[in-house]
Order: sequence, then C-alpha cells, then structure tokens
Amino acid sequence: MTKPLIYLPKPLPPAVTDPLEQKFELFRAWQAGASEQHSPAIKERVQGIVTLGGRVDQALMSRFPRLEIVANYGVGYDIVDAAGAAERSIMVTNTPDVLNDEVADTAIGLLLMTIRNLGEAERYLRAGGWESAPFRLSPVSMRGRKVGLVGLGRIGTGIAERLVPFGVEIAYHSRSPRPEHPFQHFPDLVAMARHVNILIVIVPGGEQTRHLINAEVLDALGTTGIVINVARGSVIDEQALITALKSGIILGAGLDVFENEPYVPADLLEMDHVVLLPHVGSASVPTRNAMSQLVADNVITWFDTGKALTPVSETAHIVRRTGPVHKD
Ligand code: NAP
Ligand code: 8YV
Repeated sequence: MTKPLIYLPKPLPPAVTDPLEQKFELFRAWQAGASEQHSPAIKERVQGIVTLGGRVDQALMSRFPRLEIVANYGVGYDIVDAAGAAERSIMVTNTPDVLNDEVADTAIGLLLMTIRNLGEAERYLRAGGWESAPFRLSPVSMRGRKVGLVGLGRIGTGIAERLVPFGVEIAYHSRSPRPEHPFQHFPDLVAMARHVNILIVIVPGGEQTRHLINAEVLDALGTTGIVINVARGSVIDEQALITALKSGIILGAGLDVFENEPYVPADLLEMDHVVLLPHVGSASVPTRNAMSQLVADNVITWFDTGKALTPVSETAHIVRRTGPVHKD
C-alpha cells in the first residue's frame, strides 16, 4: 500500500521529519519546481500538510482534494486558515502547553532586560564605556510597578505566576474573565492601560487582535509605560509604537515579535530604549524537541486512530473519514 503523502511548504527540524518518514512519504515543496508541485500525481496524493512558518490558506488547501490534516509547528496558528479548513472538514493541530514555561520565562527575561536597560548596559560595557564612567541608572524598576497582561491563557497564566514573587500588582485583559485567578480583570483594554504601567502582550495573532495595542492604548499607558510583546507582531500597531517611543509617550518596549518578520524597522533598530529579540520565545532545544514530537504525534495519531491529539478549537469536532474529504 502506498504511504500517505505529506506536503511540507518549508523546512522542518529532523525531530519532526524523522518520525514522519517512518510512516509517510514527504513532499518538500521548496525543493520542487512549480510543474512538479502542481502535477496531478502530487495534487491527488497529498493527505497532510505540516507547516513551520508557511502560510496555509484556502488557495493551498483547495489544491489537494484528499487533504485531511494541517499540523502547525507552534501554538499560534494565525498562518493557517483554520475556519476555512473546518469548512472543508480538514483537521488543524497546533502545539499548546509544551512551550508554556519557555515562553513565560522569555517574557520575564525580556521584561527585566527592558525595565533595567540591560541590553544597553551590556553594549556599553563591550564598547568600553564603563572604563570612563558607570552606566546610567535605569529610570524605573520593578519596584512598585503594576503589570497588565493582555491575555491570560496558557502562557499568560505562566507569566502571571512568575510575576507574583516580584510583588507587583497584576491585572489582565481578555474577552472573558477567569474567576479562578485572583487578578483584576479589565474588559476594557484602555482602562487597564490607564491603571498599569507595564503591558505584557500574549494573545493569539490574526484579524481579531490586529492592532489591539494602538495609539490610544499607548497614550493611556503613559510616560513611565513599558510594552512587552511575546505574542505576534500584528497585535501591535508598529508605527504607533515607534511614534510613542520616539516622542516619549511611553518609556520603552521589549519585542520578541514584529509585523514583518524577520525584517525589523530601522527606527526600532536605532533606539536604545527598546530590547529586540528574534522571535525566540520557545527557542530552546528541549522545548523545540517537545514541539516537534507533538507535531509528528498529531499526524501519526490522526492516521492511526482518526483523532488528533491537540486539535485547534475551530476543528476540534472533526473526526477522520476515509476517501476524498472535500471537493473544489
Ligand atoms: P491561549 O491559551 O489560547 O490564550 C490566549 C489568551 O488571549 C486568552 O486569555 C484569551 O482570552 C485571550 N484573547 C484571545 N483573543 C482575544 C481578543 N480578541 N481580545 C482580548 N483577549 C483575547 O494561547 P497561549 O497558548 O497562551 O498562546 C498565546 C499566543 O502566544 C499564541 O497564539 C502565539 O501567537 C503566541 N506565542 C508566541 C511565542 C513566541 O515565540 N514569541 C511562543 C508561543 C506562543 P479570551 O478568549 O477570554 O479573550
Ligand atoms: C515558534 C511560536 O517560534 O508557538 C508559537 O506560536 O510563535 C513559537 O513557539 C513558532 O511557531 C515557530 O517558528
């Protein structure tokens, strides 16, 4: 019996491809020419897509009449049209929970780097500045801060738990309150920004949260305000943020994600009061290995049992059917 064909839009770590290769045939799209990619022999055989950073939209899904599953490498799946997949009865999976601690750690590291100007301090030492004069004092610190989490889901909760020992006041904004947590819920983001002086952004990307952090929110945060973004670049209006940073409307920012990754606006690169990381929230070997394992296990379990391990909410109801699952 021929093995199911799995389409890979972009390269994946061997920790994903090695276990998949035991059971499936892998089609590495970036290595194939356009004619091979669009050949009936490939189109008719693809039953799964596994993606790391490659957009999976209606146009791609509609190319494959036997497509059953799209496995996303990452908990955030804004690059996958999950609602469109659900309409076609295609399962979509992501990688929740296995990265919570790593990303929460990164958020705290980025916050401390930003509030205490630690990146700038290290650059100062390396440039020899310390030999002439001590590094400047940071204008604020964690003492007496109020932190507002934009999102209190799996990772947001991990960040909040790490913040408790700092003795800071913690609040959060989300559409629904989480009464099991002792923190103050703000249904209105601007009201929370007015109340706190640090915002940590950890909501999903996509249209619903696009530019949630806008000029009005930054204005409300105020001149001692700091924004930390470990969510998606699209959640912040980057131009409004640059304006706020340049004109002193807020004090600083720590960013792990950007609107047009891997390109970072020159305006941000030139600023000393921002800390910029190259999307490394989950980027440790143990955590990426756990994510890889979960990606592969989702696909293997789907074809073995007809169910996925970690389906996204839009497709959680879908079970495997055999034969062609949708038509154009
Ligand atoms: P999650 O458990 O689904 O939590 C999402 C939180 O955001 C919930 O509190 C949710 O509450 C809130 N939310 C969703 N839509 C919202 C909206 N329109 N307005 C206000 N709040 C909203 O997700 P997670 O596992 O914590 O992951 C969060 C995101 O982090 C991912 O989707 C991904 O984009 C990002 N991430 C980044 C990295 C990195 O490397 N930097 C790593 C992992 C994840 P309500 O539903 O009640 O609104
Ligand atoms: C990954 C992430 O870096 O899980 C997510 O949503 O943003 C990160 O863990 C990314 O998915 C892979 O590039």
